[in-house]
Amino acid sequence: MADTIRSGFVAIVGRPNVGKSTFLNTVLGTKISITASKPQTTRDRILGIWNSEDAQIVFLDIPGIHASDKALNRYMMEKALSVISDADIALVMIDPADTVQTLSDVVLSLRESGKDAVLVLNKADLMSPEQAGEKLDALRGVYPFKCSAAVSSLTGRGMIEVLDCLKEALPEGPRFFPEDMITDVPVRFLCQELIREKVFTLTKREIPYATAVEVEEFREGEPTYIRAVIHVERPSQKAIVIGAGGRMLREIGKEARIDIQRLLGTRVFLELFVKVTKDWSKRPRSLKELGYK
Ligand SMILES: Nc1nc2c(ncn2[C@@H]2O[C@H](COP(=O)(O)OP(=O)(O)OP(=O)(O)O)[C@@H](O)[C@H]2O)c(=O)[nH]1
Ligand SMILES: [Mg+2]
Repeated sequence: MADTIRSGFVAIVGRPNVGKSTFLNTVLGTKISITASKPQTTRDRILGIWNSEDAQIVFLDIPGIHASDKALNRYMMEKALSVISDADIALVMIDPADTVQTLSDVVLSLRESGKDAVLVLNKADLMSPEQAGEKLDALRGVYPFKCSAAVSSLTGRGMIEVLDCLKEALPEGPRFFPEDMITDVPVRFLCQELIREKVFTLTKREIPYATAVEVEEFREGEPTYIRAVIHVERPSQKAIVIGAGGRMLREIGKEARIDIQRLLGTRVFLELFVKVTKDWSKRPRSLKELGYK
């Protein structure tokens, strides 16, 4: 065991959909943060702990940085900005579509405090190594980044460079969490998120953004019994989430159950209901009631 270790909190900052949550899951080797090909998947801060002999890095996955007036989106941005301001370092994540302009918008939130930051180009599997190098060369001048690296969160390529880069940028310090702890997120919340992920991947247009999931009952056992409500904003959305003959809801339930069983390591009996909670994403009070507080 090393005498002194490097440790600290690293906020993963970037536009929606650049792969922040996928990166966290790959680094940890466990799925703790849901992902989807649609933007604005992550709504809350998800903490993930990476340990080695000489370091403990506490990653904070947050919603992608974007502007919008809707109450839910305002909540997401406030959450993201407060996590960034509390972190030791920002891991600024870009993807091949980023430009000097989009990156400048993202680092605005770091400028005031002059926060230390590292630059990570994700989705490098979509480019040649030369193109990835050129992208980093073109963008690293946007902020005084401590270092930069290209990764693929899908293949795992480049992860070690990023971890080395972060270790060097972090101060010496204690472990903040026990070494066998991977997240501080309650299991119930993770179950809600896995159900929400299936709504995100299986439904289209505005439905994912009109959906919140609430686990109403969670009884451990063999099988574990879970009853959850999928909240939507309008009756027409309820009809879509249920689907013809209940087919969509059955598919959401089937896929979510597989993931929840993997998470819990028990068989799961999952009962899903759909409820209209009018305009919940636009009303601060409903947001609070659904856990966005
Ligand atoms: N080709 C490729 N796709 C990736 C990579 N990492 C993530 N993706 C895909 O990018 C999409 C978005 O991934 P997420 O991890 O949900 O992105 P995010 O930045 O957390 O998005 P928000 O939570 O919406 O801000 C998903 O379809 C991922 O499969 C990568 O390294 N290569
Ligand atoms: Mg995410």
